[in-house]
Amino acid sequence: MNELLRQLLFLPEQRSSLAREIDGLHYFVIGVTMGGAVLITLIGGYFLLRYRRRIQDTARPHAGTVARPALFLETVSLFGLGFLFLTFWNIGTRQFVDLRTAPDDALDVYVTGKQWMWKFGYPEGESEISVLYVPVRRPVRLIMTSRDVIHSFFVPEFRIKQDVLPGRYTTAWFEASQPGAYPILCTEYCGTSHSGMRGQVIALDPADYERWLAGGAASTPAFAQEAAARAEEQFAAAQPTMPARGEHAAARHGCLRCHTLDGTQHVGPTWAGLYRSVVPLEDGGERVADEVYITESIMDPLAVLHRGFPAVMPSYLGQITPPDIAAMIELMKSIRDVPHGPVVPWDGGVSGGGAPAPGGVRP
Ligand code: HEC
Ligand SMILES: [Cu+2]
Repeated sequence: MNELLRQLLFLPEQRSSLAREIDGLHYFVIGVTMGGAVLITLIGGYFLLRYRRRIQDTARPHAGTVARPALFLETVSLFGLGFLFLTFWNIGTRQFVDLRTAPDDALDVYVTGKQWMWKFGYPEGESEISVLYVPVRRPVRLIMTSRDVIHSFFVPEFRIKQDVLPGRYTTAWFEASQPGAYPILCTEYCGTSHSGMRGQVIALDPADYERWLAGGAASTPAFAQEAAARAEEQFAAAQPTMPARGEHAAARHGCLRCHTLDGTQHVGPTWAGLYRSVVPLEDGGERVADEVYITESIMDPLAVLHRGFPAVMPSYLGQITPPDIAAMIELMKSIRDVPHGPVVPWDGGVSGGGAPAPGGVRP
């Protein structure tokens, strides 16, 4: 019955612990309103036929005699409606409370909406863009905020939808019931690429989830890797500008663990104001940070050391595609004018009065 109604109403699969119950209320409301509409149509039709004015009736004086419907009918309708209202209200309130209150043992994930992407931060320190990895049969609480305008986080299969607001935190929770990849949509119009602001929730078996925690996306099952690749494509399509794609690439390759975009110093030199600046080198020389220098610094970091910085940056030779490098260079160009202090090595504390993690990505 549930399955039949679900398909009749073109609802997506029910893949969270609360989905079925929420659909139950949905079926009930639709059933009652359809039933009511049919009933009124039938009664109307009956009256139409029964009290149709015939030619011979015109002679009879009708006016002034209004038939009183039976008191019984009035009472039944009134109580019936009151009862229906209370039933809806009772089920609705219970479900609302269930949806609002996450279980105590929920796993917390921080969600940031931004034109036009979703970022997910895990308490363990991991962070992801577009893809939210969760274990199945374990409640997950989303603590959400926006960096720019109002967005709305919607996962149809889980039946959760929650507005995400700048300057404020909202929460939602779900418990995925089956492993799989479930699309995330933004359902609050947020600008030109609103329709492209998508992502995937990838629900994994607990064992697979542990493997992901330890080994990253490469150690997840095939379906998850496909979904992540799909999310990646959607992400690229939704980013109209190269700097935005560059920021994504930088986050994905872990560059932002050491470099910042906002001018604060961290393990490596900040990228703010880097492009076309004069970089003092460890060997005493100087270089202008143009495309060549930047590319060289990424492929062979030890060949050209920024003076005073430790030689800790790994080589990315063969690991980053040319489009990603181009996008990152465009990103650096876009933050040429971001104010920053002297480019000196980070002393390990929080100096310069800023959080070391830019873009919501944890170091
Ligand atoms: C483990 C920390 C670390 C990571 C991860 C890292 N870098 Fe670096 N990076 C550094 C340090 C330290 C320097 C300065 C020393 C040097 O020149 O190698 C540096 C220098 C650079 C420079 C030269 C900037 C200058 O002022 O001379 C560029 C460009 C750069 N990194 C890009 C990247 C990119 C792109 C990535 C990601 C693909 C990345 N880095 C990842 C630590 C890191
Ligand atoms: Cu949005």
